[in-house]
Amino acid sequence: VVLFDDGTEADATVPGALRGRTKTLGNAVVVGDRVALEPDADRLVVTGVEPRRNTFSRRAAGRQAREQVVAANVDQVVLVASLAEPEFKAGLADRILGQAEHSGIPGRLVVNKVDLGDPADAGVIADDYGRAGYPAHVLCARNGEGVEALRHACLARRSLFVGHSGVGKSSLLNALVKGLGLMAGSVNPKTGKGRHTTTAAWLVRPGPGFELIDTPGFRAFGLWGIGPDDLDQAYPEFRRFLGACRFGDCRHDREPGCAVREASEGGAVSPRRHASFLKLRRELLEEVPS
Ligand SMILES: Nc1nc2c(ncn2[C@@H]2O[C@H](COP(=O)(O)OP(=O)(O)O)[C@@H](O)[C@H]2O)c(=O)[nH]1
Ligand SMILES: [Mg+2]
Ligand SMILES: [Zn+2]
Repeated sequence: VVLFDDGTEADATVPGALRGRTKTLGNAVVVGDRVALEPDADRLVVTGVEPRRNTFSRRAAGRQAREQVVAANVDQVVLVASLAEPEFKAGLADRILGQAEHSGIPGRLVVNKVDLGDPADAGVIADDYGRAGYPAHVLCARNGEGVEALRHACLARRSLFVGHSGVGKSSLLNALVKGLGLMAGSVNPKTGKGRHTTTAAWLVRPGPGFELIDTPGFRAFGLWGIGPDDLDQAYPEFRRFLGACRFGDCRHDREPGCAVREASEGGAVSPRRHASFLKLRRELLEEVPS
């Protein structure tokens, strides 16, 4: 589906020539791309894709190292998590924000469903990420609390909303834009997992330059283009300490004179983020390199 500058939409097809060797749509055209079109008989055909100014990718599911481009040309990645149902998953949040960092795209954190938990717990999460330099929003898509501040942070730019299925991404977009009517599903009360009610990424433009992209939920998120030895670059709050470690190849674990670990002990870096870095690094060491 192509969205025109005047706000109208139309279906278009992507010819095999643009699809590369595998002939699947794959990464050839993704949400956020700007395309050239030509009419062909009674339909529109995509004849070209403009160069992308950035891409937000993940490692595709499966053992093979393959890139999946989630979206192109985005101004910020809004990581949506929930305080409960499903519970906050730091590992997924840190993977997604690290991937945004790697792609040079500003990240932002949303902790939704504050009505279902203790607001103090949400405050602790927001503080962890605040120390990392990420703006954080604690809100409730259901009753609208905190939504206005997020809307202000999304005006006049293109925001990509990502997060686990069921955290309330579609509900949040509906709260941000009156009358949008995106499909929001319910969480399975037994597993706490959301049903996949958003099956494709979808860009909406409620006002000039104000663009929001809803995506299907990620159950897992594999990093793309980040190896165990450059993972520290994906944690912005580590950066000012990296040159100060005693060893040039410091893993920021138990090495003597590690400035990152000392910053974590001293509170300048959140100990929770440091722990998640070490866990994520171990996971990357076990993966087939990309
Ligand atoms: N209690 C509560 N439920 C919410 C809130 N936001 C969304 N939900 C519910 O969470 C479920 C999943 O929402 P949905 O928007 O489909 O999540 P998505 O998979 O991330 O798009 C739905 O049943 C929503 O009604 C909230 O702030 N509070
Ligand atoms: Mg959804
Ligand atoms: Zn170190």
